[in-house]
Amino acid sequence: MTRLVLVLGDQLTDTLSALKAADKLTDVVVMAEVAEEATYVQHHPKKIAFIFAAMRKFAARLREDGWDVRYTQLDDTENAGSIPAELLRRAEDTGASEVIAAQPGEWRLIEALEDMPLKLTMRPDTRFVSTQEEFDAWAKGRKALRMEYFYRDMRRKTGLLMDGDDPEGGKWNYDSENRKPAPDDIAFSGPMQFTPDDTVEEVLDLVEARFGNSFGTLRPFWFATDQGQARRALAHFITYALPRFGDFQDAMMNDNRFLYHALISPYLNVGLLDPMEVCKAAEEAYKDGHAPLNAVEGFIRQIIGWREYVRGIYFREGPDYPRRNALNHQRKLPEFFWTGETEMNCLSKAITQTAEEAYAHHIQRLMVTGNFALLAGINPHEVHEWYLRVYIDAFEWVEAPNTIGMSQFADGGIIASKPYVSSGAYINRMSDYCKSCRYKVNDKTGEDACPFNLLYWHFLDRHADRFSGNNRMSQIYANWKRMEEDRKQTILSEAEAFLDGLS
Ligand code: FAD
Ligand code: DLZ
Ligand code: SF4
Repeated sequence: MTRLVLVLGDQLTDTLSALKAADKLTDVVVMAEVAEEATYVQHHPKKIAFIFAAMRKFAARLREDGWDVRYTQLDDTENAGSIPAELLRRAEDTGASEVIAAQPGEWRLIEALEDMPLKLTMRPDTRFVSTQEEFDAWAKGRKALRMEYFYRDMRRKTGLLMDGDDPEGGKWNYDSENRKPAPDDIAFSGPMQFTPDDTVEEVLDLVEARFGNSFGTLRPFWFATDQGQARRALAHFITYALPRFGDFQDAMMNDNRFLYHALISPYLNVGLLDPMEVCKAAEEAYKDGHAPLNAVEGFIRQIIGWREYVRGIYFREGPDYPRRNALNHQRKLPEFFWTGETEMNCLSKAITQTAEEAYAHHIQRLMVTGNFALLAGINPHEVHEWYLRVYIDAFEWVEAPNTIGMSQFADGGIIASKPYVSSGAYINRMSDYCKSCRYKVNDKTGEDACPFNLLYWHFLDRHADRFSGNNRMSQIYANWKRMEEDRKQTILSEAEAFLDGLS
C-alpha cells in the first residue's frame, strides 16, 4: 500500500528519518511550496527564495535517486495552499491513507499534521547531535539549565576536541579569548557566493512577483541552494575565516557585514549541511595546525552547544513558549525596525544590513537590535515575529529560544541567568559604529546622549525588584544606588522622553 512521505522545506537531507522509514518502490514523496508556510509570517524574500530553490533542487536529486516525488510549485493551479491540504490532495490521487513525516521544527505544524484525517507516523528528526529524550533527562531535576554543562556532555558524547576524558588543551571553554574588539580591517573577503543558476533564477522571478513588497531586498541573491554548494561554502569558511573566527567573534564593523563568521546557519537549518560534518571539518583544521584552539572550540560550541541546547529548550518548554512575557513589556516595535531610518548608527547599520542580506551576526542580533528592544520594553512577541521574519536562518525551534529566552528574558531566566543588556559602552568597545553616530557614546545625559545609556538605567530601575538581588548584577545596582538623586531623575526623565518619541 502506497504511503506518503512528507519532506518539508527545512528537511532537505538524504538521511531524513521519514525517507529512511519509507520504501522507494511503493511510497510517494510529497513536497509542496504553499502559501500558508510562505505567509504565516511575512518572510524576507531571500528566505522564501532560498527555501523554494533548495526544495526544487532536492526534489530533482530525490528523483534521480529513484524516488517518485510529487512536487507542487506555488503557482500550480491545483495547489491546495497548506501542507495538510496538499497531503490530503495527494492521498486522494494515490489512494494512500498514511503519512510518514520527520517531526517538524515548529509546534504549529506538528499540531496541524496531527489534526489531519490521515494516519500519521511522526519520526524523530535525527539530524541533531542530541535526542529530545537525552536533553530532557539532562534537564530533569536541575535548578538551572545552563548551556555550558549541556555542552560538556555533548563534547563527551561526540568525542570532539577530547583528550581521553579531558577537554583538549585542559579547558572546556575558551570564550575569554574570543572578545577582541573590531580590528582596523578584515583579511577575509566574506562567505562564498554563488551565481544563480536557472532553477534559482526561476524562483527569484516567482518570489519577486509574489513577495516583492515584503521587508528586504531579493537581489542580489548569492546563497548556496544545494548540498554541493553548501559544502563548498563550508570549506571556504574553514580555509579562510575559521583561524580568526574566535578572535573577532563578537566584533562589529560599519564596513564589513560578515567579518569572520561562517554564514552556514541557513544550510544547517534546512539540512544541506550536517552538524557533525561541520564540526569534524573544524576539528580537523585544529588537528592540522590550520586553526587555533580558541577559534575551533568557540565554533564547535556554537553548534553542538548552543544550537542543540536551544532546540532542547524549545521542545521541552512547549507551544506557549513564544508567547511568554515575564517582564510584561508592552511597547510596540518602532517603525524604524522596518526602515532602518534612525539616527542611532548601530541600529541603522544592523537593520539596513538585515534588509539587504537577510543576515546579521549573533552580536548584532543580541547586543544591538535585541538589546535595544529589551531596554525599550518592546513586546517580546513582536520582537520574536520580527526575528522570525527577517533572517534567512529563522525557524521557530532555533529563533524563539534565542529571542524570547536569550535576548528578551521573556521566559523569566530559563536560558539567560541575567538579562543581556548594556549601555553604549559595550557597543563602542566591540565596534566602530559610535565613531560615525550622531549621538555621543560618552554622554550620559543631554541632547546628544547615546539612547542606550539612558535606556540602560531606565531598564535597571524599572526592574529593580526582579534583578537587584541577582549576584551578577549587584555591582551595577550598587552604582545606580550611589548616583545622586538629581542625576538619576534626569536620566529617567530623558529616557521617558526618548521612549515617548518612539511611538
Ligand atoms: P557563526 O557565528 O559563524 O556560528 C556558527 C554556527 O553556530 C551558526 O551557523 C549556527 O548554526 C550556530 N550558532 C551560533 N550561535 C547560535 C545560537 N545562539 N543558537 C543556535 N545556533 C547558533 N540562529 C539561527 O540559526 N536561526 C535563528 O533564527 C536565530 N535567531 C536568533 C535570534 C536572536 C535574537 C539571537 C541573539 C540569535 C539568533 N540566532 C539564530 C543565533 C545566531 O545569531 C545565528 O545562528 C548566527 O548569527 C548565524 O550566523 P553564522 O552562520 O555566520 O554563525
Ligand atoms: C519557511 C518555509 C517556507 C517559506 N515555505 C515552505 C513551503 O512552501 N513548503 C515547505 O514545506 N516548507 C516551507 N518552509 C519551511 C516550514 O515553514 C518549516 O518546515 C516549518 O516552519 C517547521 O520548521
Ligand atoms: Fe549606537 Fe549609541 Fe554608539 Fe550611536 S553612540 S552607535 S546609538 S551605541
